[in-house]
Amino acid sequence: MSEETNKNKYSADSIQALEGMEHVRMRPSMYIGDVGVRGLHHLVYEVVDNSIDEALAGHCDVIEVTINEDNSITTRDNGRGIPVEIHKKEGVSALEVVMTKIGAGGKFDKDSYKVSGGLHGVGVSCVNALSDHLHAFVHRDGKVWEQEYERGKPLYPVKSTGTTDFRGTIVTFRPDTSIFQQTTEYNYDTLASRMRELAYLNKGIKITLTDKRNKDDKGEFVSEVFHSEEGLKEFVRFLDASRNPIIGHVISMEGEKNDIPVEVAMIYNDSYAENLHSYVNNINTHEGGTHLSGFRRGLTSTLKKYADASGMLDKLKFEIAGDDFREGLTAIVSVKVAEPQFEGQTKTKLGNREVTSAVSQAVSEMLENYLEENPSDAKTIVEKVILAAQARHAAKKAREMVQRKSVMSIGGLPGKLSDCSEQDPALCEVFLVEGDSAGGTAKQGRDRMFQAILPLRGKILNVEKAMHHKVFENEEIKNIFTALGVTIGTEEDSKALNLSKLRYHKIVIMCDADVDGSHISTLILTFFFRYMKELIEAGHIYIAAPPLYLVKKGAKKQYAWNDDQRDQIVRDFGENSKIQRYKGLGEMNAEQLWDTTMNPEYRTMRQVTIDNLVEADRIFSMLMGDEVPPRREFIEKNAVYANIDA
Ligand code: 0RA
Repeated sequence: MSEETNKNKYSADSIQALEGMEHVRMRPSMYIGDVGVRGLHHLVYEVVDNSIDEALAGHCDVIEVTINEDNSITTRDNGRGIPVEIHKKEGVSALEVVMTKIGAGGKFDKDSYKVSGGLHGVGVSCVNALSDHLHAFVHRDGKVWEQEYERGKPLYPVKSTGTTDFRGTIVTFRPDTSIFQQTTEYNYDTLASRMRELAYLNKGIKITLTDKRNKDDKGEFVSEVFHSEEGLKEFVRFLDASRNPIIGHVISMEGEKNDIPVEVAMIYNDSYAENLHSYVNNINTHEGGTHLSGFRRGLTSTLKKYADASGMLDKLKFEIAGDDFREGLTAIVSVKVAEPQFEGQTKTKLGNREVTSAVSQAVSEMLENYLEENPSDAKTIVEKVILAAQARHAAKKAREMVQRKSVMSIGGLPGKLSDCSEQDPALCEVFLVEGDSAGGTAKQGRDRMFQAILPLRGKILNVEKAMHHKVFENEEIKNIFTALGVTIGTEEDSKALNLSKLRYHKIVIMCDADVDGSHISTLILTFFFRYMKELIEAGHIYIAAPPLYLVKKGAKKQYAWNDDQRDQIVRDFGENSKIQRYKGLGEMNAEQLWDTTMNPEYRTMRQVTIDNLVEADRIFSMLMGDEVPPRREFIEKNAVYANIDA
């Protein structure tokens, strides 16, 4: 081929490739879910997933992720390096194909199927398309190769720029601000919890995260190394660090069933919460699916068989249910599936039928062995199951009382609820307000057309430490259930929520802006997280943000929500401005509360979302459980957020 035709070929291919890339830029959400905070972080996961694939194929064991000062990201791995030779079909370097062809990433070698892969598994080319600049370096066969791109367009053909002893891929990308309009600022903790998770899910790999925007006390960049030799076993211990184990070991297994790699780790603790987490190809499957059904089936049948044979159930007057085997259980199930079918609302529910029996068999074998080798642990587990069954029985009765109340229409609503007149739940809001006095102010200040007020008395029950029937007997919690119109429990699943009669689509937690207030918010959130997670997931839960200060000078007055705002207002107003610090909602009159916190036109509310279910679970157990040291550590680490009252 002459140089001229070669050039033409090069540009023709580039144009074709760019069509796909253009589409990614036009419809980014189709590829990465959204263009908010989540999508922004997804870019990192996408590149790291490729490195993890190299590791799973046995070619890589070190991955470094760096947040650079300008919020660009550099990832570096010691894998084989993206191939650089001319791709036969495309006529350009394979590196360019990987970087500019949508969906090219995995199609290279059919032998090694791509097991990891972000939520959408779209490949590095998407990251390239959504970056205003990307620089790729490949160290391969003693040479360094590189190429740069702007918004996915190559700036020059792949070139060799030196020699090297290193082998691997280095990618630096800077997310395009015209795509990520909300923010391009990376959150260290979000990336850290994903890297930690990946390290646990793929044992042996060393993942380093470094933040060049921040230095620690020693003047070094903030950095953590995530590395686990024991994998899921260690993950379970990490998740349960704030709980008290009731058996001697983490029960675990790792193996292959019907060609499906299955890994399971589980432990029982003295809490009443069930914490099951599942993964498919390193993706957290929030909605569960066939692998989780397999886990439940294996667990229930094996424990039931053991309990029956032990004679411990003889005196029990009612049947043990599936739920009873999972109280105080923390478990992780991780499978690798070649062609996963994801279903469900958020496409995080595994549909592949064949996985159920693979996991069920694996769990049965693992548990049978453990129970046989640890008879005293086995007894402890069965006793716990019996206690759970008895408590469930009691809870059922308590719940039926709540239910009976909520079916009656108006008469069934809690006396303390000041309802709104609008009938369409989509337009209705309810404020859960700390204390009767603030409740009174809110009642005066609200727009009674669409805003309802439910005052809550003092500190609500800490559900993290309470048995289920205690939760359903609690007056404040009963009021929340009946006011919201939510019912709970079916024959098969005692924790299933029925949201079809939800009476308000916005549920707003409104507490004082001090330490007590945030403690109460956390208690209420813990309740929602453990008993009505679906409400959080559907985006119904909000936290009101009352102002912290009122700055006045003469006739001028302005509210401030933080110290910076306060200082700015004081500067604007000039000398002799008066600052009033709001210690609680009670210090505001009805008009002020409406103006600042309740009026949809001016208020700012934080919608509660769950970024990472596994991490949320760990944090709630830590904040609300009985172990003090981990809580102290968390609070110290997050002191910037906690010092509102300092
Ligand atoms: C295509 C084919 C091969 C590896 C990769 C891509 C690859 C991509 C990335 C992205 C970040 N790090 C990466 N490492 C590898 C297979 C390589 C071969 O067969 O030699």
